[in-house]
Amino acid sequence: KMRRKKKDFLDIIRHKIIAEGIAKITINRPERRNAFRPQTVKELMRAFNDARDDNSIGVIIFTGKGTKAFCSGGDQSFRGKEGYADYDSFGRLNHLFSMLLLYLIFKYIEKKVAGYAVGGGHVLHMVCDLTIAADNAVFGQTGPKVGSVDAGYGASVMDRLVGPKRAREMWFMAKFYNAVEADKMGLVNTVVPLEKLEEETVKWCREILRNSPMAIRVAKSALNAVDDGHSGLQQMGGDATLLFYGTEEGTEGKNAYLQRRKPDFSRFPRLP
Ligand code: 2NE
Repeated sequence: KMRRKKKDFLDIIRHKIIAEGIAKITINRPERRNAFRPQTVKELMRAFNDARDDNSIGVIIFTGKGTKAFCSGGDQSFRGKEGYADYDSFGRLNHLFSMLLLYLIFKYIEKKVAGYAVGGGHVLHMVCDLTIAADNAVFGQTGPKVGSVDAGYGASVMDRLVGPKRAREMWFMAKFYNAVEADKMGLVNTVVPLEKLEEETVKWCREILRNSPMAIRVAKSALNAVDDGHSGLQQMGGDATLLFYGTEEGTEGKNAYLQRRKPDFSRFPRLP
């Protein structure tokens, strides 16, 4: 076992502010085509949580080191019978939680893909809000070739993105698709020349940052909620409470309690 300081990041480059309001998180295992092992996933979750708690950040760009791959999915050399295992003695599929985090985090997450986004790396791109693809990007699910499958978001989010026929094609045949094909299928938002990838991505981020943060937050909640049942309602409901706390009516209730008096809600309208 390797000894590590808790704060060190071995497998990723933690979030870096690259322009006002924009942070970048990078998977840093280019020699493995940025495949993730449990350590990578743990670090990603920490970095995304840190970025989420930083009020100066509105958009997170998620990318991979180098131009050959964004991410080639789970590192097969760490795969065992219980999932993927490295420093812990037990295996796990903790990348599933990291996907949940990306899906739920209320910063706008853009994916910047150069090279391969395949296997679990393809699912990571699908759960981000937007994908900006370089013209050398390649997309696809490889699991069925190596005896694996992501039957969670890997299936359901894909079905939403490309439709049931294409989703079956992607999973059953495990084919690769180039950036133009991926664009036609609705898998990505735009395709740009590789040398312009960073510049174009920052341009998209800046356009988002010009708009109302609360409007974007509620839009993301709403777009997720339609599929998410209780957890979707939890998020939408949380946003409603958040907005309500900012009103005089909400504040009157809190103040009355703290001042040990009866609340006076009479001045607030009962809207139709
Ligand atoms: C990504 C791809 C197509 C790239 O091909 P190429 O030719 O550009 O590179 P190469 O030579 O294959 O890869 C370079 C080095 O990276 C390692 C390779 O073994 C090679 O190592 P060396 O020979 O230099 O020592 N490497 C690449 N991807 C790796 C991986 N995922 N695990 C371990 N080592 C990897 C090509 O490399 C490729 O097809 N990679 C495998 C893609 C794959 O099958 N991923 C796993 C899918 S399953 C999954 O992600 C998953 C899931 O389905 C459910 C739950 C959790 C995870």
